[in-house]
Amino acid sequence: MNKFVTIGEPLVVYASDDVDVPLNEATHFTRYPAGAELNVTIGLNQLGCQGTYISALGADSNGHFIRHALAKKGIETDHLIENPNARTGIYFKERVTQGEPKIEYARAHSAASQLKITDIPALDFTDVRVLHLTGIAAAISHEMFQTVEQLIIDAKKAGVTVIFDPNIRPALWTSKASMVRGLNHLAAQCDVILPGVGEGELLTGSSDPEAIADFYLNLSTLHLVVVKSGETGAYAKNDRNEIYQIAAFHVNKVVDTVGAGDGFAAGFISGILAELPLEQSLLRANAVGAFAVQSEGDNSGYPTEAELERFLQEHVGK
Ligand code: KDG
Repeated sequence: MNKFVTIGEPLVVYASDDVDVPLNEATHFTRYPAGAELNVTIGLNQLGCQGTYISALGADSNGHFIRHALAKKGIETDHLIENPNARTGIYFKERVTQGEPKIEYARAHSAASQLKITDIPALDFTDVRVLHLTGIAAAISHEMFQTVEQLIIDAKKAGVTVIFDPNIRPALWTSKASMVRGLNHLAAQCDVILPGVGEGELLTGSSDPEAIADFYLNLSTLHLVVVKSGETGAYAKNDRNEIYQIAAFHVNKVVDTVGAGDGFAAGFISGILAELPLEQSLLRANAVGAFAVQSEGDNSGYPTEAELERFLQEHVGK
């Protein structure tokens, strides 16, 4: 009873090697595996957690690149189907020394966006403790929105904890209103939500972590809201009105913030799978987020379990 399941779109990111050069002028790129839920899967795998990643790849070189990257890490690919009639999604990422990098997607009609619940090999929730979902998977197509919703229903029936990271990507929705409606509709069916403070503001209208938490705790089944505030850390409130405020770890040099939220989710879920107290799961989440921002690939900075233990020992003595 310690596995996780997730579903999403694997992407290949072409990260610019040219620092502070706009994408239309950049000429050198490094290729990495990416995609929010894939990042979480890789993060959890490095922390020794087993799970199932559900998705589809095209029968193209980018698809083979992703499959090979996962196989090299020993990640199970039984639920990663190949669609010979579609391509694997990709995106290009700027390299910046300040702020958020600009990104450009080429993912419309990708193999993952065409995935339907009936394409997915049978799932057994018996040993599963966590289903991790993000708003990106739900945004890429109507079929995927429905698949995400069906998985929530199946997981809840099996007593699995459902964690939802809204991972707002306005470019993938037809309008802001449909995005807010769709994400809050899904969030209301989950157990735990992990919004960033800016995402919380877009989804609830308030930038106050407690008001964001109260908005979601008043929506049907949610038990726990964790609001990520980047440099200031994480605020959590549960349905017993217990509040946790965990400061972020100091980072000397931020290289790239993309993938930090997924690192946070991986650290947090690893704590849930190990049945650690909430405070320790939040510390792990913040710590993996701190590792993540110090490297360029979306998931290449995530720590191993030994590195995470050493980091926590050095910084908090636990
Ligand atoms: O959360 C990090 C992701 O944004 C990145 O890996 C790419 O999945 C991605 C997306 O849809 O932007």
